Amino acid sequence: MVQITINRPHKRNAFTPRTVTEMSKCFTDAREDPDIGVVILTGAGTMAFCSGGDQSVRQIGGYAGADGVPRLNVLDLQQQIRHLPKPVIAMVAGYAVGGGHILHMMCDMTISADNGVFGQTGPRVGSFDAGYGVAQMIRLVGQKRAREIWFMCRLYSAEEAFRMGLVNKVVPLEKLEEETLVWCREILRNSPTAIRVLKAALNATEDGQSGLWELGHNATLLFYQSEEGNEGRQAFMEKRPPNFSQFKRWP
Ligand code: S0N
Repeated sequence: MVQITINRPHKRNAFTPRTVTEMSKCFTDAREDPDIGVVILTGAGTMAFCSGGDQSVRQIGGYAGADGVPRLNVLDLQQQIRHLPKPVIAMVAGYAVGGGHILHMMCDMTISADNGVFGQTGPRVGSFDAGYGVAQMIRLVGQKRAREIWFMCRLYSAEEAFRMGLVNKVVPLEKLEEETLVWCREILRNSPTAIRVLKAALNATEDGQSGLWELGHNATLLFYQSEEGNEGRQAFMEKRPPNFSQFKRWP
């Protein structure tokens, strides 16, 4: 397993375009490394998981980094987490608000410390996420609650978030890391391929064509591991007709 930590505690781990780019690189590394089976996403310190986009670098058109170009690259990061073929667990201490709340919702599971605080602040600071920020929330908490969370910008305790289905487990702050590692190890004991295909299938029920794309990717990956799949390639390389008659047509 690997842990990715948003390290801007002085800003309650608000993200800039650079933070997001760095996080994206970390997720790519985690995907590419065959020894990594689970990713933990967290924030530095105990005050915040993430407080969303850094409002001090927000400009017309998005958040600007050193190059001055406004971006909303956190939206790409959300997709990256959703389609990462390995479980991502949000380990939340303190605030998970605004775009930070959406990041935890994008994770496959969330373990929260008892000091966790959850909610959306967008309409209060003149922003909103009408993509996954709405779609994912509706799936987790239902229409009425999602409207309450977005329209009122209230903040909710970890226990309230647990009761709403936003959080899988709440533990005392001092037990947060220990409990998260227990969850990771339990997942890691299980079949990596089964976990991978299940994540794709759980996504696919809601993702339309991109859900099919993800399931299709897994089907190809599995087929390439089969003798039948290999026969076609082998025959081409040996300049002979493929012999697919040796393979059964299972019911
Ligand atoms: C997190 C809160 C509730 C914590 O309150 P607390 O503990 O009282 O601490 P503060 O004194 O308020 O904060 C400590 C220092 O940290 C700075 N800070 C905190 N959050 C941010 C932030 N998001 N941006 C910049 N700075 C932040 C404080 O300013 C303070 O610094 P100093 O000590 O120098 O004064 C509280 O801090 C709070 O409410 N924070 C703001 C939360 C917020 O509104 N976040 C942004 C919400 N919007 C998004 O995240 C949208 C982003 C997004 O994902 C998106 C997606 C799709 C389409 C569009 C967008 C989009 O960006 O618009």
